[in-house]
Amino acid sequence: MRYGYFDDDACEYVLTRPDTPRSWSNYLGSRLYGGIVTQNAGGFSFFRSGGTGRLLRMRFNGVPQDEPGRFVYLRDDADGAFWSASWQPVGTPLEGPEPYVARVRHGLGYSVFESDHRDIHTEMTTFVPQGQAFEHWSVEVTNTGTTPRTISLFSYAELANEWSHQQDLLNLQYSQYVVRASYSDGFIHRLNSTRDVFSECWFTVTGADVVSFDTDRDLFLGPYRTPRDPVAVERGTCSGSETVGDNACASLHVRVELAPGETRHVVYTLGVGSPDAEWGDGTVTVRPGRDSVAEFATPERIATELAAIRSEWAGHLAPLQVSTPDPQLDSMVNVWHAYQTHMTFNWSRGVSLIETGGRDGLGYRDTAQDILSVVHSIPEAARERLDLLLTGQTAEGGALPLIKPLTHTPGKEPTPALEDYRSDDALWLPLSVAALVDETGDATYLDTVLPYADAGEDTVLGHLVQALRFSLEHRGAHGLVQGLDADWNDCIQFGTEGESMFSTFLLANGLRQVGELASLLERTEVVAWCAEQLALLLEDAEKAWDGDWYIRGISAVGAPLGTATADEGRIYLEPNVWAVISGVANPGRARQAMDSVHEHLASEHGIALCDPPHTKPIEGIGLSLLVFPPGHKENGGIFCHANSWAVVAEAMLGRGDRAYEYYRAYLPARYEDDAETRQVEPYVYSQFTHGPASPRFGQSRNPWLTGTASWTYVAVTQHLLGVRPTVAGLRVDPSIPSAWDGFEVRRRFRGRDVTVRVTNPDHVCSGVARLTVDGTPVEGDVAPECLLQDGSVVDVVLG
Ligand code: IFM
Repeated sequence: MRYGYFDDDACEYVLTRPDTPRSWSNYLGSRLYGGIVTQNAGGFSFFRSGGTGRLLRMRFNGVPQDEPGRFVYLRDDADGAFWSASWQPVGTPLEGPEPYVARVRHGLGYSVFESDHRDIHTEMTTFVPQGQAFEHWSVEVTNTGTTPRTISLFSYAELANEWSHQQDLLNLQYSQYVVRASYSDGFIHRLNSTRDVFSECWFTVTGADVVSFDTDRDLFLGPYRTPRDPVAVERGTCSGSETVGDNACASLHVRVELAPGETRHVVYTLGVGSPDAEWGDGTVTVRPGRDSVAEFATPERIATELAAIRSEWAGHLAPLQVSTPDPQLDSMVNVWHAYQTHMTFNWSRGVSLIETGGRDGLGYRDTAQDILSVVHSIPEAARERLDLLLTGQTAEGGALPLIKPLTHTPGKEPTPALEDYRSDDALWLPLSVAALVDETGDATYLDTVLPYADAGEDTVLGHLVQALRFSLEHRGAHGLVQGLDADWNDCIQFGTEGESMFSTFLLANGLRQVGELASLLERTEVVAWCAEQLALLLEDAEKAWDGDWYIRGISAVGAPLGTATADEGRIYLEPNVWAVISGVANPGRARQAMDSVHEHLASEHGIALCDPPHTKPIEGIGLSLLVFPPGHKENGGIFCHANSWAVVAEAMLGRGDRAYEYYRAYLPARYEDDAETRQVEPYVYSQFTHGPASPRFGQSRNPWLTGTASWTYVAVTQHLLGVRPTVAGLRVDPSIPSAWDGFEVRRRFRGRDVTVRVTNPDHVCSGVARLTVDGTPVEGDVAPECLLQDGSVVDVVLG
């Protein structure tokens, strides 16, 4: 079943049916004021933080789904019939004598809800103007019939009682009694008496006069009713309630008279602060709502602001555009996949329909990986975030598992106990720093001095060396890196006695990368130290070869995890892909390890993280993945984030057919015609797909905020298509399906727009036979920076 299509020219995903298997959502706004909106206008808003800046309430995982949200009801005042501008919450039948016809256009930074019912066409556009702390729901209502009509519009949003989503939803003995909401001169003003800064917001409408209002949720809805059938809408007027305590809502009722063919434009606006006074929380100040509305809530300004959002996104996407024989790959990479990488960069794992706000802040490893995919698009923001991350590293070299940007204080953060560190966190730093240096070509970044989280400071290169030292100093009895509280896999605890192959390979990768970075500064002592440590580590790492693949690690009692003789968790994906990516595995072992992955873990929907999944504890290893049934999440689920590494590893081996097969297996767009299988948005990567051992095999879960976005972007653009920045220039080293005749990539590189044209006359998977820059032949596979001009064309022939 298909529910929509990609409109790449408009950069939109267009839903032609709103009754998708699960909520298909979109993001609005910026890190100042953001929002989430589903295809049914469900969703919520937040100021600076999903966890501690909640403005619109959401009852997650609720029944019915997608509620509350940004709802606008339309009521035909001639007979009292009503429906909503989005299909839900009223849920008017999509078929029958008077069908409700819905079209939803999720765009970059906005969503548009179009409906046709009873000869009334509506178009509601939800968005946050650039840099503002308020959002518009701009509603155009058109009479498409032949007789004059009188239509009432009622807005409905549940305003959170508290900034903190937990206080709002859970601490009811307190939060139910702090809220107040009043109405005056066209504006609803809600405030509450939080212990910190008052959470204030306003709501208003322009384009028609307010006929009635409600600010008390329960009086708007009526007893034993839901947003499907509010008593106020049914009655045709709100009750004029001004709430003190319980639950606030924002309902403003306006009435429009429409001649045949006439359109009226009504704009609802919700913002942080007060209607009539400037408001601030100590770091951010916002104008009085009335001033903002006077300036922004006109049809002309709305059109200008929407155009500005489109142009901002066009600017973010332009630095990397591809044209390949696979239109689904193109739609994803050129628009939605790139957009998702920005959302994960912006919100880490802090706010989505699944990440309800509990994980507020920047997960250390998550953020380090999120940087990899946006550095070409927003290098300054990436560098700023990387700086922040480096200040979350402790002087002994480990890293804080979570950085809270709003309160982070370098030099004053507590030093974690050894067992509370994750063994991989700081080991992602070499990858992020190398990504920035390779993109910009500016090695002086390595000399930047930044503080540690707890005490002291060092250059960026010094920070990286400390990260390596930390892992080298915390190795176990077999010379491998201690797993500590977790490695990348949150659900395996090797502790301070057990050892992790994941972190061991990541350390090897770091030693190689830091050595390369140090050589840019001619820091020969660091280069030599990295090489020496790497050689020693490799000797130990090679002992982890099990015969056909690498083991996952060694328990605190010295037993290997992930061996051929085990009855559960016999083979794991992560160590095998990282043995290849880190360069530890020799070519024979690399191929064998990846063949074993193919044989034991690959399926039509992607590669399982381990097999067989676990059902029993193992002495000496914390297997918190046992909470998951076999095939779910880290317990043998198809963890898409780790699938991206398999694409990278196969591409590094030059096996483009298999790299592409793996890429397609979890490519969201591939499931557009089969949406009932994958269920989540076909334009968004998800954290995982239920694995073969699950009765839900093939269903994907946890869309949007996942490392899958960043790493798959790296995998497809830098390894499959093979266009990779290096300090020397732009490397072009594709690993593509042999059936392809070629492809094209347009890449902004150090301020120059470069076109890379790859042809594949012999239908090979990899191997650069010829490379020219503007017709000048170049040895090897790197187009040197000195030859690249704005408008240059790099021609590459495979063979
Ligand atoms: O690596 C983690 C990530 O930090 C959070 N989500 C799950 C991943 C794998 O456990």
